[in-house]
Amino acid sequence: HNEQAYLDLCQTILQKGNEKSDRTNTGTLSVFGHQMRFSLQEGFPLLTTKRVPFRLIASELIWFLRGDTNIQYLLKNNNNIWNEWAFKKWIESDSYKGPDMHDFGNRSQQDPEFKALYEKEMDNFKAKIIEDDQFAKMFGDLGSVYGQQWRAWKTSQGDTIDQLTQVIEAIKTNPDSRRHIVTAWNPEDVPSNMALPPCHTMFQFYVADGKLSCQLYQRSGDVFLGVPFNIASYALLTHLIAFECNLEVGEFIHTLGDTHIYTNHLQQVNTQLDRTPYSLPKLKINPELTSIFDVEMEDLEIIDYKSHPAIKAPVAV
Ligand code: UFP
Repeated sequence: HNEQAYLDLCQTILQKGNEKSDRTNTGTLSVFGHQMRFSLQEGFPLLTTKRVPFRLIASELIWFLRGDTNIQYLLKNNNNIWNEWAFKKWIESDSYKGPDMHDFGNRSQQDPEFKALYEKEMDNFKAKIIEDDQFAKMFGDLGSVYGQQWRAWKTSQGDTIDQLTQVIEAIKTNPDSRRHIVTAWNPEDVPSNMALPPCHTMFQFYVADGKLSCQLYQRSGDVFLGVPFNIASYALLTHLIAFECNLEVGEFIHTLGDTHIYTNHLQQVNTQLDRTPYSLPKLKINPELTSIFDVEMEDLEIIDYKSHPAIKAPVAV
């Protein structure tokens, strides 16, 4: 069973992980260098030992594929996963006149009164981004994030490179090439210009036997909260690129650098490890779809997804 690769990783970290402090001051158990292989023919790797929200994964990936970097699209699809990054830019701008929101992530976890204030400000911000295109242009754009790196990489010459279009063309015309790479890591941008340097630093495609495989190098992985999303997201990307190139799907190979479980997720991980996986769901892509760059939520469907309930855990900020 494909999911076992993920459960084994959790087990390995619990048994052998190094106790390490981290940027967020939470503390982690961590191993360095780990690889999981998911055979995409066997089913779609959306974990079943806890509920994973495919809707959020799909709308985020569609946003990347469009080359969109403005959270307005995500908010219109009721996807809140990038809000904090835009909100931070807003409250640090000269136009923001509301109550002091510095360090809102930590403060709202510690102070219930502040939390209420923060949630109200965040709701106002979200409503404004959705309703007011001008405001969204100014404060909804995250700049150098995956959408831009994949579709409009900025060169030193002042032009842009559409890495995804190029890699698709190369897969179609020269499948055996060993250069099917998309990179997000730009040392010129890291760390001064970036709030969150890319976790998914690069990925590579490989064609054999009419099947497309993808390997991701992820420099840092929050195994309980982030990694289940990341697996599903890259599995979906592999399916879509294969669809575009008229290939079957092969494997998704997930290679991780600092692979960690936060110490405030240990109980949740143990709960999950006590559960028995169900068989994996299937992904259906609308066969009428003409270009993956035009894909919409309605074109993607997960079928037969049976899972154990979701497990809540605090996000390290
Ligand atoms: N993280 C993930 N997956 C992601 C993402 C972030 O696991 O897609 F964007 C986690 C890894 C780490 C934190 O726990 O977020 C990023 O912190 P750092 O930049 O210090 O590695």
